[in-house]
Amino acid sequence: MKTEFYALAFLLGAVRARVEDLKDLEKAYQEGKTPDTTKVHGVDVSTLSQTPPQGQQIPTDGWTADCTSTESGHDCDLAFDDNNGTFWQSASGGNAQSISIHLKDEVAISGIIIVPLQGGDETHFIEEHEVSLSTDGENWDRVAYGTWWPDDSQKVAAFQPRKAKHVRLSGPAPNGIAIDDIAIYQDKYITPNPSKLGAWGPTIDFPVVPVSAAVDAHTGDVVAWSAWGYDQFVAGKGAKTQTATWSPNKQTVTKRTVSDTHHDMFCSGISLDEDSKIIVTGGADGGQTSIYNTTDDAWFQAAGMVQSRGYQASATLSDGRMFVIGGSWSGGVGGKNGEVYDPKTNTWTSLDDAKVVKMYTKDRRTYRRDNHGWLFGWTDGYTFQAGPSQQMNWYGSSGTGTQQGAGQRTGDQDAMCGNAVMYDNGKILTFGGSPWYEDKNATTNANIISLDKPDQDATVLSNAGGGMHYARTFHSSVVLPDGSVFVNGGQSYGVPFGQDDVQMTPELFTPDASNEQGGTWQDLETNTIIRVYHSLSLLLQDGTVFTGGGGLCGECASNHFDAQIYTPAYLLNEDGSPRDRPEIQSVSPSSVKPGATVEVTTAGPVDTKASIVRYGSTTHTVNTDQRRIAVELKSTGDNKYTFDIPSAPGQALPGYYMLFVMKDGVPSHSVNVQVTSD
Ligand SMILES: *[C@@H]1O[C@H](CO)[C@@H](O)[C@H](O)[C@H]1NC(C)=O
Ligand SMILES: *[C@@H]1O[C@H](CO)[C@@H](O)[C@H](O)[C@H]1NC(C)=O
Ligand SMILES: *[C@@H]1O[C@H](CO)[C@@H](O)[C@H](O)[C@H]1NC(C)=O
Ligand SMILES: [Cu+2]
Repeated sequence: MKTEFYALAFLLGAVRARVEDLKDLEKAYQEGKTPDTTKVHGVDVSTLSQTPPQGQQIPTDGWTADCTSTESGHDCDLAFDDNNGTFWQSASGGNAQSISIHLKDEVAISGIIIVPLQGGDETHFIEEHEVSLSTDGENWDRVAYGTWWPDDSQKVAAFQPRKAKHVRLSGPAPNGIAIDDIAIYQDKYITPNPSKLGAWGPTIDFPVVPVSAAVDAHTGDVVAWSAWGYDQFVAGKGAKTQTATWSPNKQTVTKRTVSDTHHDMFCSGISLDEDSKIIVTGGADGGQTSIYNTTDDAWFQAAGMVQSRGYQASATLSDGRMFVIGGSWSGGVGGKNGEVYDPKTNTWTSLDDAKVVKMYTKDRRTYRRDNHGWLFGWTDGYTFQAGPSQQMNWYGSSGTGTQQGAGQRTGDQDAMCGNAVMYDNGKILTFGGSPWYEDKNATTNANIISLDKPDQDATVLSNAGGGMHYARTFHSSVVLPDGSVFVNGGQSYGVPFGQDDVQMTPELFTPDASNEQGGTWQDLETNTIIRVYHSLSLLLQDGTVFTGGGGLCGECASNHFDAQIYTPAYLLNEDGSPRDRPEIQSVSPSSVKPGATVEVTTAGPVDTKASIVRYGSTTHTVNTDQRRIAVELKSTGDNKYTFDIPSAPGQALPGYYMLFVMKDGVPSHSVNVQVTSD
């Protein structure tokens, strides 16, 4: 933690110095630099404890406003009079109140900042909210929504720049909303190319920095959390966690403080078990285990680990147990050999011969050497450790555990905070990372690792697709239903809580076995929200991607209390409208063992290529839960098809999967298939 504090202090200095040198916004854009966001017209963001929207505040000259209601003496235009102390206040009661601001000109709007009434009554804070834009003042498009933490700190809604002249903020107001000031930001317009590059938006605002998250297989909700604090982990009280859940169906973000498990779940390991429960181990309270039961929407305390750990990785095993290893960030440095959890008996067993020292990187700091393992449960209770150490290993879970070298990622290096994704059965793509946790250049290196049997060397194809176009560490990624891998964010030089050297252009790896380099990398639509340390990505049930987070550093400018939806190109027409999707009508049986045959009924003919994608959980660049397995559909007539689950237990690991069928490259909305352990 101490190191992270120093890094933070250093970083803040660096960011300030740089932006003050930039005088001219247009010039800054041309030079590809971060524009000066501290020189403000209205709202003073010099103490903002999060990142402001990209671009520059728009001068308030010529603005007009209307609002649904005002309390006497608190007219709507007092929300942008640059005067601290005068404010707009809406009437109380009613479902929602809103303020619409009309700008002088149409510009590309990138976000807003709200200054709530300072020192005001908390019942007047705006929590639930929506931000919408309009070019004509009549037709509105929602660009951000969610829930802000209820206090008087400035609130940000940042989004992909959209051309508009009218901005509307609305939200429920049982006691009336009081807003001291609103700033609106403009940025460079990014010409969309949705059918080739995909599209960003909307933004979902969270009351916490979403540093860790998992998808609830039953509802499709994203369950996210920060630490004991909604904006920080330091100066920790521990023993509790601030969580927030986004429901894509209800389009709401709700918050919950989890204290019953006496567990600060910051820096934890996460695994989804075969019932889709979210098992969270260690972290800031290094010995604890908390489990979120997705079936009854409740957290409960489970048995603590044998060793206290933080930044360990965990992986579900072929038999439904869960393996953990490493984690010297918390509870003492070194000797963090394996242990295994059995959810059926709620017991932990040490695996002292699953030797962690074999997966150490050569980081200058010993407590960083065993962090964030790239673990993949495989057959016979084994776990394949693909990195971040250049050395790869097999860990067995029987008896007191085993360890066997699995070869090296030749042509790579230690790649801490890189990513590893199983994009097809036994095929792992690894990319990025850096030799040390921080203060080192990141790499563009990409590898394809092919697994065969446990305890045998894996096959490595170096320089996969020629490597990423951009060097990245602290990036995040998901495998998509078509087997391509989406990558976003990261820094080319890793500094926790730093926001320099950021990568804003996501990339897509498309595997191609006939290509000598195993596939190709392609740039996607540039993102405008920085996603670096503590950011994450998850695949959603509808085939879109949830990308959010970053920061969690208290009163520092690198906090990001939001996530965005990225819609891949496969779902979009040239004009941005949604493409027609194939549809799954039923799946039977929906709970199966390895080797089983599943019948699918669709609404019309579909491609023979389909896939099952295991639900994901993630924090700190690690997602050991997601994996995609391509399946071949056999037509049995009348829009009915069958496919087989791989027969070797551990290939389709126990757990919940999203079944996607495809039609001309367009995936369906998914339907769940559960694979159970034998
Ligand atoms: C508002 O003004 C008061 C009094 O001048 C000052 O103490 C306070 O810091 C100001 N708040 C903001 C957010 O500028
Ligand atoms: C999870 O919730 C379901 C539904 O209430 C319940 O049947 C089950 O026992 C719970 N599991 C655990 C481990 O508490
Ligand atoms: C790190 O990258 C920068 C920018 O590309 C380069 O100038 C520098 O030499 C690199 N440092 C090392 C040690 O490779
Ligand atoms: Cu961290």
